This record gives sequence, structure tokens and C-alpha cells, in this order.
Amino acid sequence: MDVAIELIVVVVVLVAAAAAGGLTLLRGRRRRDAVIGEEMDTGVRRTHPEAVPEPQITPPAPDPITPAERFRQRLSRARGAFGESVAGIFSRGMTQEAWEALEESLISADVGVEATMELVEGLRERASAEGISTGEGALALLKEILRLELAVVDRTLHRRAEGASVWLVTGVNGTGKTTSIGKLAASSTAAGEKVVLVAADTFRAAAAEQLELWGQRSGARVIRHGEGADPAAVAFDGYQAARAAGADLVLVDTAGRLQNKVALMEELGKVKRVLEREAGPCDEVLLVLDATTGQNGLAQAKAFMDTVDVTGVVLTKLDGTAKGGIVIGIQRQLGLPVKLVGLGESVDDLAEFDHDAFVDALFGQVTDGGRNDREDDLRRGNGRA
Ligand SMILES: Nc1nc2c(ncn2[C@@H]2O[C@H](COP(=O)(O)OP(=O)(O)O)[C@@H](O)[C@H]2O)c(=O)[nH]1
Ligand SMILES: [Mg+2]
Repeated sequence: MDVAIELIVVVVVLVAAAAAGGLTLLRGRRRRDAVIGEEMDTGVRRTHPEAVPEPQITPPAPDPITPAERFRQRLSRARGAFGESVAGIFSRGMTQEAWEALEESLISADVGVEATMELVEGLRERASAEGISTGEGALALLKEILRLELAVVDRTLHRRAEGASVWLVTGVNGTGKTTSIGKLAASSTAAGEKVVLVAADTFRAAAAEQLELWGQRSGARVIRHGEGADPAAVAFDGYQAARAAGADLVLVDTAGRLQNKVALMEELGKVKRVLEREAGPCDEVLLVLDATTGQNGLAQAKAFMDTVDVTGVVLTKLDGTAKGGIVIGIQRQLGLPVKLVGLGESVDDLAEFDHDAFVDALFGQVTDGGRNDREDDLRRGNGRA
């Protein structure tokens, strides 16, 4: 009899893990289950079921690579198109055709038309001022210009010194809000923090259920109401619960169906007002953008920026696209810093944006860290001090 019950539990756990995006997630989950035991029971409604025993699987050895290396490796999947098209561009020297081809490559990598024109113009001016005469030299200079441009932005993820920090997460449906919140929750709980997830996307019950699954996986508490509940009321309860529990971080998940944009934006504005009334200014208002939607995503972003003061972008699905140039588009066209990058569907696939690794990956160099000698040699070889 006991064996039968155990078997059922094992099957349920396996099915749940598989449904949530593959058994690879078990790795992150096992690591973090220890945190589930650490409770915050101070009268807060606890909505995730009791932790269930897990099948005995030997955990794989911890990843020895650093986050920056991981970022590079993951991005390397996306580098293809841009790196390859740019590599051959200057093979016949710095001709007019080459400059035009470079513009085309940047535009197809989603840098944006205006930004591309400015970048290429700036590059041509500097190349001639500095006496750079080879294509390789021009490419090295382009990398340097991009690095400098991306380096000047403040990408700090703000936390308050005392009390629960509040991060409101917004964006169109399907961009990866809930998944990114889950990943953030997992890394925060793994770092020993108390995290509360607030299911303020009440449009479908499935949205809250998805968040609960991440709550179980990460050991974060989930606050939810029923389907169709007022999202602002859930936000209110969520923050109160977090405060009562002495939580460190509150991650608020919101709805993103654009079919009824006016109602959506009103709802979002209200959620933010309620949070700020209770907690003071949100420490972060993150806009989640799907890198594969490119310039269309930027048009959608404007609607959110008109409603809430967005403090940064979480750029998801960068693992599956060659259009990484959107990072530059976001910075130039929206004036927003990309703070976090989604590089896959599993729990570890969220990274803080690393501009050096990003530029390397964009140009197809993924093996060495930061700036590399070849680049410096090229510059020296082209007559610069
Ligand atoms: N490849 C990839 N898929 C992602 C990433 N982030 C989210 N997803 C997937 O995108 C889909 C929508 O994500 P979800 O979090 O439900 O979006 P939401 O509607 O904005 O909450 C899911 O299938 C996720 O697994 C990412 O960085 N890379
Ligand atoms: Mg969602």
C-alpha cells in the first residue's frame, strides 16, 4: 500500500516537472528545495501545497563556469547571422558597397534604422580620422564603439536598504514575464532571501497556477486570489503578506493581453498606484520584451512606458534569435537599459546583461573573456597609438 502511494507521488512529481518545461528543471529545483523548509509563517496565506518527496536522482555536479562564461556560451547560439554577414563585408576593403552591406546587417540584426545610420556614420568618421584603412580595422572599431555605447548605461537592479523591495513586472503576454519571475525567485531564494510572488495576472487561472509552480520550485511564497479578481487587490495583499513575513523581495506578475489595451493599461496603472501607496516607489518596474519580436516589440513597449515609469528591460529568448541588435535599439529608441537577459527556458537561464560578452557574441567571438588581443592588435596594426 505504502509503495503504491509512493509511486503515485513520484509520478505526480515527474508529470508536474515535465509539464513545467522539461526534466532539466529538476536540477534547479533540487538545489532550492532546501529553502522551502525555511518558512515565513507569520499569518500569511500560504498557497503552495506541502513539499512532496522527490524521486532519488543523483544531482549533477554543479556548473563550474562563471555567469559571464555561461552568458557567452548561451548567446553563441544566437550569434550566427550577424557575425557571419559582417565578417565578409569588408573583404574587399572599405568600399561604398561594404558600408551599405554593414548597414543592412545592422538593420537585420534589429539595431534599428536610425541607430544604424548614426552608428555607421560615426564609424566612418572615426575610421577616416584615425587612418584606419582595412576592413578588419573598421570592424574592430565598430566593436569598440558598441562596447562604449553599451558601457555607459546604469544596469543596477535596485533594492531598498530596509524592508521588502518591490519589482513590478510588465509586458505583453507570452514575452516571458512569469518565467523570468520564476527564475529571479529561484536565484534570490538560493541566495538565502525570502521572496514573495504576487499573481496579479488574474485573467486566467492558469496564470496563477504557473506562478505557483515556480513558487514550489524556488521556495518562494505565492499570493493569489481567484480567477477574475481585482489585480490591484492581489497586489495589496501580496505586499502586506511580504511585509508581515519580513520578505526581502516582492515580484509582482501582471497581465499582458493587448486585445483590450485601454483596460489593461488602466489595470496596470492601478496595480502600481496601490503598490506605491503601500510600499513607496517600486524599486524596479521591469518591462519584459521578447527578442524574437524585434522592432515590433519596441512599438508595444511604448504603451507600457506611457502608463508606468519603466526602469529597465528584461530581454527574453535571446537564445533563439540572431537579432541581438535589439539591445542597442532598446537603449537608443526607448532610452531603457536592458538589465536582465533570458537565455532559455530553464531555471538558470536568466543573466544580468554583460555588455562585453554581448558584443563578443554579436560578432561571433565566444571563447575568450572581455576584450581580446586580436582586437587590440588589429587596432595597432591600423596606425593607432
Ligand atoms: N527560449 C526561451 N523561452 C523563454 C524564455 N523566457 C520565457 N520563455 C518561454 O516563453 C513562453 C511564455 O513565457 P511566460 O513566462 O508564460 O510569458 P508571460 O505570458 O509573459 O508570463 C514559455 O513557453 C516560456 O518557457 C527565454 O529566455 N528563452
Ligand atoms: Mg504570465
